[in-house]
Amino acid sequence: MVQYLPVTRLTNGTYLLGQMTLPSIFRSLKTRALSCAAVAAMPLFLGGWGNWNWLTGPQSTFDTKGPVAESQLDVFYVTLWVTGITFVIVAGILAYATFKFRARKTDDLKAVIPHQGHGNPLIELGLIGLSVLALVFIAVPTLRAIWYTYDVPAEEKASAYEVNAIGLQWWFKFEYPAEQIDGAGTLVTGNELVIPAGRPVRINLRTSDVIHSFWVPKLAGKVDMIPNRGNHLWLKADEPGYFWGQCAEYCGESHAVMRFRVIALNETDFAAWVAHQKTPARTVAPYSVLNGAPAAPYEFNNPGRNAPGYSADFDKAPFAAWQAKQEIDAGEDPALIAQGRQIFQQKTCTSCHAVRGHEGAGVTAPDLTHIGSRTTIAAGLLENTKQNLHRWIAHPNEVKPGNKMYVGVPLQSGVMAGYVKIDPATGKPEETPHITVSDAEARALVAYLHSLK
Ligand code: HEC
Ligand SMILES: [Cu+2]
Repeated sequence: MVQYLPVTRLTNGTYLLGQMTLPSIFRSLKTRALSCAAVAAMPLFLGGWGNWNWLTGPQSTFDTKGPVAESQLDVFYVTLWVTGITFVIVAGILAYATFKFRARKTDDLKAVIPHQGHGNPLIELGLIGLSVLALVFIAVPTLRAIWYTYDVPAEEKASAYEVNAIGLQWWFKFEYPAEQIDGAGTLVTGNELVIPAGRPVRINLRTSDVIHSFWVPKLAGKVDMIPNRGNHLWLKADEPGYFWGQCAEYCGESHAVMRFRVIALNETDFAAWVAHQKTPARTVAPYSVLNGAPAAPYEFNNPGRNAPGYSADFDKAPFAAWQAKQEIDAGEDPALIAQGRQIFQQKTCTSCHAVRGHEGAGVTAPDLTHIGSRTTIAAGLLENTKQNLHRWIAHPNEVKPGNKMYVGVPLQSGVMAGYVKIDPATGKPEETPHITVSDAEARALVAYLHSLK
């Protein structure tokens, strides 16, 4: 008696594929050589060439610069190997069976189904055992990494440095509890976190509104900042350097551009940085001549929404850029700076921003005491150049969707008016803006803010 294969039509299709397409591919020696070369080049592609941007780019988790990120990468590799090998074995057997037992002739379509075996305890138990083994192989290093990354190891606790990171829509506030300033409380910075290199840093994660997440891909991450819950993480930068950070939990309109920077300094530089940060804002007397003649006015054309915020070369040497930013700018215009300081007060910028030692006392927005020494503004969205600062101050609504400087900061008692006042009845901005900044005013404000080193 002849048994027919159940799905002749399908088999027919497979037959055609098997007969015409695949064998002709595999017969071609040239193609075979090419495939071999492609497979051989895989390791180069995946890791050998260090300058592949997607492996070493600013937010790459493959280019680790500290032990926490490294242990997380190790777990990734263990998992990748175990699942990769499993895939190759399973897919290999499948491919082998598919080719070996394919229908070759029309006669094969009428072939008798061979004896179908069911239940082979040896194979079944063997496969269960192998799967368990594979999972254990992944679980052991994973659990060790979870334990290790949870908190600073006991033997390093004594040398740990502690900071608080607070997420706000859409920027980061950093507090340094170890650095107390006479009469002004804890040292605070906005959007750039400076840490000592080579020392573990414990970061307490808080939020002042919705859930955010703290992530510095090359150093550690990610851990959520959750309302009413005290989370923490730790990280260590092996060497001094400049690292990109990013909010990694959707938190509203400008989540994608809620970024920050981590700058790791050696012990001496870090101590000098802290000492300088504790000093009040730099005051430039209106009639002093500092670094020669004032520079010529810069060109400004509003580049509009979605224009890039960084010069093409910035990513090549950001750490050097940061160091250069610590120096006083050449060609400062003391009269313009003094004018800018006045405008800063008149425009009520002071109600949201603090400039320690000057008029500003607000706490709902980034601290601007040393804003001139920062590489970025608007939570890492723009490079801190004159043009970009001008762009942000004059047209914040075109830079960052929904930003609270433009629409106002929500407070328990209402809203601190921003550039526009929101009518509580309609939720729409009132007709007359609350703050407008002309081109001339923006130039004075830029001169003032950039003098704050
Ligand atoms: C309603 C409160 C409010 C007012 C008023 C306000 N700002 Fe802001 N400002 C903010 C907030 C909030 C941010 C952070 C926005 C973001 O990145 O999402 C900010 C960001 C900034 C930044 C970038 C800071 C950083 O760390 O990246 C600068 C510079 C700045 N403001 C300058 C000004 C100037 C100049 C004025 C006055 C013309 C002003 N602000 C008025 C709330 C305010
Ligand atoms: Cu966020």
